[in-house]
Amino acid sequence: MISHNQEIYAEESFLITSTLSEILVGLSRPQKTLPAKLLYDDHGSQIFEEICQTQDYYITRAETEIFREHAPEMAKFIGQGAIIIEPGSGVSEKIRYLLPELNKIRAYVPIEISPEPLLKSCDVLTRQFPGLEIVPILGDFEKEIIIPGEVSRSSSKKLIFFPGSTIGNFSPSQAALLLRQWARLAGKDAMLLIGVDRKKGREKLIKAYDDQNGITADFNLNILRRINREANANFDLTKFSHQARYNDHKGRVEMHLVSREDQMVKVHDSLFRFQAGESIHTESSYKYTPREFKTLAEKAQFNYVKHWCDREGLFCVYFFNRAGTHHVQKQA
Ligand code: AVI
Repeated sequence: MISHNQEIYAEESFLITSTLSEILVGLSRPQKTLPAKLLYDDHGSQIFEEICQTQDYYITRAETEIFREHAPEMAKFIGQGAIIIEPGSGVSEKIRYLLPELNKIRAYVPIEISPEPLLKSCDVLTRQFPGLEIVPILGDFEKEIIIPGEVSRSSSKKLIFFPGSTIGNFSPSQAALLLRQWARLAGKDAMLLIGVDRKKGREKLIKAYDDQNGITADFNLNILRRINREANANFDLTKFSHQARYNDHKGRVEMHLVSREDQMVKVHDSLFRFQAGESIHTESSYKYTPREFKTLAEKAQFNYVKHWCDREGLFCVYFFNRAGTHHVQKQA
């Protein structure tokens, strides 16, 4: 059941014009950058789904294993009658492991910037879980999230569900800010169930972000395709190559697009010079040890309760709450 006569709450429009200045400023920096959110147009989101199926990108597999094995225990921590808010819900795949285990959910609130996956997920969930109240929000979860009145005023406990290691696409200080914002949104009984990729050897990380079938390369190059289309630019995609780098100092994998030759590129009404070998940094994926991530979440006033890892120890899902006292014993 979708609330409010199938209406989707639109927070704002998503014209590239709103980010044009971010593009121009980013390309003017000594280390050229592009906003990572531009990777996720409809085509980019489709390619990302393909990345998730690859052998090299272990993240989806490891996290799915964790949900398959531990969803019943997670559900016990969440309890009955909660409102589940999922920022950046995509096609709402991971929540489907949890929903059958949860008793009497008050509502599920997916927040997604692209209409297509949001509609698809509402459709699939309505069929799979008839009676589940779905309150879809079409919007950018990085901006302030506005939840419709009766859900936000509800006294039900609210769970922020943020799987997929998307938190890793924010710097640690941005991530802490985001979690603090969500802690406020979800109120005094806020709970957080979040998937976070672990620090590990460089080789495994680089392979995950530069898969052997070139799918991640296509995903990264698609940002230029999008900018050509939406910001009147003339990037020649054959003159850039994808590169994944591990920045040890910052604890993050970086995706870059490296210029294959000296060239000039027009974007909107500006010209940018690229030297051969010069790169555009398009996305960062921060990796955390459990200790580092607990410290980060605690900065946002979330109390650590428990975490679960896959059998290879590649990935973790953490449960935090804001209750003064934990009803479940803490894990060391
Ligand atoms: C969406 N996000 C968690 C992915 C990641 O692992 O940082 C995006 C991605 N970029 C390249 N591969 C996957």
